[in-house]
Amino acid sequence: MLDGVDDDVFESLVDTVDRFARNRLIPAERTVEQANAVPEEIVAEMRAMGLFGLSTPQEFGGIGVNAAQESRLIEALCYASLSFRSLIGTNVGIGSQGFVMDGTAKQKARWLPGIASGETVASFALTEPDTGSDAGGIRTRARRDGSDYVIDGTKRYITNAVRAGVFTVFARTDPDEAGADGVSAFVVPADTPGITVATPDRKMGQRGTKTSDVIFDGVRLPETAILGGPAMLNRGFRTAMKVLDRGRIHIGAMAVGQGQRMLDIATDYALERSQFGKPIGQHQLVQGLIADSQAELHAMRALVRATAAEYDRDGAAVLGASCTKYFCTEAVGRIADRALQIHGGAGYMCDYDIERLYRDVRLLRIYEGTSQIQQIVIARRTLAGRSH
Ligand code: COS
Repeated sequence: MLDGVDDDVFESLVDTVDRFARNRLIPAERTVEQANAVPEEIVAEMRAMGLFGLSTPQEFGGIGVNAAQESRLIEALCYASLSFRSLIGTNVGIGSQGFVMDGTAKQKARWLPGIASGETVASFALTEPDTGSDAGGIRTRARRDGSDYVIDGTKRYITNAVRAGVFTVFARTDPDEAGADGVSAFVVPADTPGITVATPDRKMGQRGTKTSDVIFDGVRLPETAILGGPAMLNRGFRTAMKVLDRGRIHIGAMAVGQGQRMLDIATDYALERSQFGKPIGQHQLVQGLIADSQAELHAMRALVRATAAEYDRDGAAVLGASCTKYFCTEAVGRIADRALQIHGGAGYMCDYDIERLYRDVRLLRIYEGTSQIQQIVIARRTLAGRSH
């Protein structure tokens, strides 16, 4: 059972994040889009609010929310552009949770305080040019050399690599094992010799977020750099899966925040815009678009809350996390499409926020496990008769 923070502290935090998203972040969205960067003063404000340390345990200086609380806070934050969330996303999720779940006491003490304060940005380096969905097939090698390991390989689309102070790098430590069982996770300080971070990728949406290739060329590390220590040799794939499970609930919450935003925008537009002598919101076909989005949003929110509660109760929710990511991210795609449709021709114009939000949410169906990967997890566990 993950306790999280006290109710009154938590409610005031939700209120603070909600106001920050509406009053500070939304007005900055167009600047971020144009500059393809989040202003440094906003990064500093997010640090000061403790957002980088939301999920870091309090003993390491974080706020220490549980999954249910994290999902409500992320929903509130993601009423604004997903680009802001991306800044804290790796520290709250995939970049930190490996340390929290499987790190040694030394690794936690060394890295978690900086991750919590935001001084250290943590990146998760799993994906490669030839390995995305087939995470067990990674080719980056960690070759044993005396008591050291030497990492060679290229990682792709690594979020926040340009800012990273530490990478969790997944590499093959058993060259004779082609699948998941030969993979270990390494804690790699970003200033280790042999690491090159490439120019950030140009993307369809979520401008202001930074993803890049990271090249590891003869990066030498002691065996104590294995996440969880040498006893975790060849156990890194499981760490990655556990981290991604929690991340999938978080992404469901992002979809809820964006879904609410787009429904609100579409509703406002339906009330303002008139055709055939009355506001378009009074036409039943437009009402159908609004009703379908509202119903799906209710289902998404309920699913995120139920799965997060299950996670906090049981310490895992593999089936629920995949159902949540799959349903919520597909549904938010439909909400985006309907919201744009309600705007008519205006929705296709860059002057309207919906055009940008429509592009931004497209990524949710892809990263941290595509919809098709979620279908595989859901079907496998269902066919195996598992309810978790
Ligand atoms: N939690 C803990 N352990 C898990 C797990 C989970 N959620 N999922 C799998 N494992 C364990 C399995 O139990 C198995 O161990 P045992 O052999 O001891 O039972 C091991 O990991 C291998 O699992 P499996 O055989 O299911 O691995 P596959 O290679 O078939 O891969 C999928 C499974 C496809 C689900 C996995 O590769 C995946 O999630 N891919 C998507 C990766 C992704 O999200 N990438 C996004 C980029 S990272 S931001």
